[in-house]
Amino acid sequence: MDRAAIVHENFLRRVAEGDLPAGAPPSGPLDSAGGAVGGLFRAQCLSRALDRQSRAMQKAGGQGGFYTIGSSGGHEGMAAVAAALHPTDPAFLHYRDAAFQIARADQVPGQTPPAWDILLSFASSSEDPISGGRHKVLGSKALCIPPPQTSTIASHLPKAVGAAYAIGGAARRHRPEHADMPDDAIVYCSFGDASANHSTAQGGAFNTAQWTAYQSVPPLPLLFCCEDNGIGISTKTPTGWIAASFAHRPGGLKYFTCNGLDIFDTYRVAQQAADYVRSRKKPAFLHIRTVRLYGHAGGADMPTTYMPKAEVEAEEANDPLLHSVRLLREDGALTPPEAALEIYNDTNARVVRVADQAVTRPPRLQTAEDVMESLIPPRPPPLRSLEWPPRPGAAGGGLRR
Ligand SMILES: Cc1ncc(C[n+]2csc(CCOP(=O)(O)OP(=O)(O)O)c2C)c(N)n1
Ligand SMILES: [Mg+2]
Repeated sequence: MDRAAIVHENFLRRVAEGDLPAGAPPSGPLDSAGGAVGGLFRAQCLSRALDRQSRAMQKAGGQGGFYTIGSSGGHEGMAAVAAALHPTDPAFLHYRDAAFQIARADQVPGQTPPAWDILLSFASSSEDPISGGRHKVLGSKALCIPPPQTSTIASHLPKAVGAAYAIGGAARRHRPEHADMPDDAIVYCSFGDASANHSTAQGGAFNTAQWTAYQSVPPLPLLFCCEDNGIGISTKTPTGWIAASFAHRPGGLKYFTCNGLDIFDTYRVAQQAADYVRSRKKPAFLHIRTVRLYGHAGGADMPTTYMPKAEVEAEEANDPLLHSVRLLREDGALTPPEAALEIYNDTNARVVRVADQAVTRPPRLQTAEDVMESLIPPRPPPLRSLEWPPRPGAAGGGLRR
């Protein structure tokens, strides 16, 4: 059995038996009466179901899907970070943040959970609205999530710094650059623990942010978020490295930390961090401890080839979905006890049904031209003449096609 199937079976069995992992009781201001907690659990289940489906589609071969890097695989708690932010805060996301995007869709009237779009990208359909079927990436204009242009790790961090700089000052001087962005918007940027070491992150993002915060000019409303699962592909991050490296940085990069397996703790601390950035217009660093399930990606990557099996199993025993079921039960937000299993199973069944449709969507990318089509803009018609001086109000400054 592959690790995804093991995690699935564990979930079904342990929830049915009430054998849930221990942890702190629910803490903080998540609103159970208003359904916020239940909504986060649904987002976590959908993210998990999409992960499982991507693997099933890859196994199906040519008529299935290709891309299986876990959108979540232990990072489902990021749904609680989305809930702690405003949906108008631009979010430059780590590739494991499907749960964030799903939870954010819940906050925006008229938006539906992005399952269809994500499944189209698994199927490499040119109808995938984010990458035209080239890659599984997260993104949505309506949800203020700029898609990445490359899968080079940490390459989105300097862009986030630039966006925060623009919101903090430059765009305000050049209206209407950010006309539809609230003045108190903050920029959010998430990444993995291994990515944090990349020179692009260290120089192009953290040092720049600290340098800016140190002199307080210009304002830099930027929240970094490191999703620390302790590993990058097969290379372990030294224990405690992220805290040792970021908790006491000089120059004003305020550090927050929380347990990413606990949606209450994550929501509470993410809210504190976001409030800090929003009110002071200074950068902060949110360190979220999490686990990685299923290894780095599907197919060839077997975590048991580079990690002791006992360690892999210990991670799996800390499945964030199991932690959520415990917290929801203790909070009284999920009754009767079967409710969690029902949500989980219904979500899986729905994703399978939607995927059956997504794989039939023509056309699938076949040729290099297909791949390039949504990237290369159509060739403009040749210029015929130049009218000079331009007539007042003439489009294109007098250039006529
Ligand atoms: C510049 C660059 N180097 C290497 C890679 C290959 N690569 C993809 S993901 C990854 C590990 C990232 O680990 P981490 O940041 O901890 O994120 P995680 O997958 O654990 O969530 C690497 C090395 C890449 N995409 N870009
Ligand atoms: Mg990692």
